[in-house]
Amino acid sequence: SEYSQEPPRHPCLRINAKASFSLSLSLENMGAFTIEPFNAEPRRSDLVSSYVTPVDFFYKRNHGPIPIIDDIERYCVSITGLIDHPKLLFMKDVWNLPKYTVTATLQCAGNRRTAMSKTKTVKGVGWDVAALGNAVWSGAKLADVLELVGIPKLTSATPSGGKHVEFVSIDKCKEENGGPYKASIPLSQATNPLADVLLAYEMNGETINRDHGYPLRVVVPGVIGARSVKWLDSINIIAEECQGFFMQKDYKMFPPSVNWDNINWSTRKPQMDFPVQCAICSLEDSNIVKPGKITIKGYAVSGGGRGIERVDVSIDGGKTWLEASRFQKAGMPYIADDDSSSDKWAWVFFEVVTDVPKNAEIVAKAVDIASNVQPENVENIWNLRGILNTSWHRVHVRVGH
Ligand code: MTE
Ligand code: MO
Repeated sequence: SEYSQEPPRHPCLRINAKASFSLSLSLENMGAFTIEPFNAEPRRSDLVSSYVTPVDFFYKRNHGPIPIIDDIERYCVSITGLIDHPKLLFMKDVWNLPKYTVTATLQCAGNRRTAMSKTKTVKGVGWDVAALGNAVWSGAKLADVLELVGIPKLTSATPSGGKHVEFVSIDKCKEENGGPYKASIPLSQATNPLADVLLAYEMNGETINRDHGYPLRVVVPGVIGARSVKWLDSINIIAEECQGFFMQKDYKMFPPSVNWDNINWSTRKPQMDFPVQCAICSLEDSNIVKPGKITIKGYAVSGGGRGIERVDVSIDGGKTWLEASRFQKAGMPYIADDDSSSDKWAWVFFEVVTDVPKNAEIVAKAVDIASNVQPENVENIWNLRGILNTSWHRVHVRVGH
């Protein structure tokens, strides 16, 4: 099948397959019999065991088979569109540009979708709370690459009217009728060196692997994962935002009143920045904990480079709150607005160690530096595609022996 040459994957990943297709999980995990795009996330507890997510444990979100690029000398990205001097960008051209390293959290817009679908059915792959990961990405800045085709830094429009930068992949997906995955970002963001948009060839200090976009992927920090196109094939400078499926017919946030009968996709903008989010990862709903103090630990992250101002934790369903400690580097308290000591595009871990009542509803909610807060209830943010579930994260645990 077209999925017969998938890379090997770690057996601890949990596969989020559509029920009708799921085969024996262990067999599927070996990559041998997969018959649909590979979508998987680590266990909650694995996710918070390290600030930089190991590649094997980084969630994988695909819309088609993983492409095979074996001739790295011939591999190139064509840069075309509303520019005077189109160019073929080879890997050696990318390697010749200054190398930047950015620690950034990538989060799927569908993270926590399963919990949203409990309110009312939604369309999309189900995810628990681990459809995100934090990696150290290295590569060339897109702003430097665009200079090679004559677009200066901090440009919002080219003389011929280019205002968006479209990324087109090599993979093939059903949603594009067998065409490639694609997305775009505004030219002003692409040419702003401070936005840290990368064409990355390394992940956590190693050559990026096939699952995550070998040999070259886009990383758009602070924005939903869907815009960080893997297996880059071309970059097009275009006048309007990309008209592809994933920009126009997916990854848009609709109000709860919109259903599949009255939806009008053109009324909404493609989702870009991620809203403030957090989740408890040291506990599962089924946990029975020993009497005594327990550790409530998880991640908090916001979009647009907004740091985390605060994380509140409750052990009584939200009646009373404790402020959690926050850190990125172990043992170092995290301060959101101190650029020198914090990774602005990266998640923050939070932790509270406390006694809990016999039947505890543990809740966490984060506040970002723009004072954005998470919504209390998922019902009020329900949307038919099941994206951006950023409601207060709740875990029920019982104290027992
Ligand atoms: N790029 C391509 N070419 N094909 C894809 O299916 N999925 C997108 C994005 N880039 C996708 C893609 C989505 S929805 C997400 S959330 C991230 O990649 C997932 O990146 P990861 O698999 O490296 O975690
Ligand atoms: Mo995604």
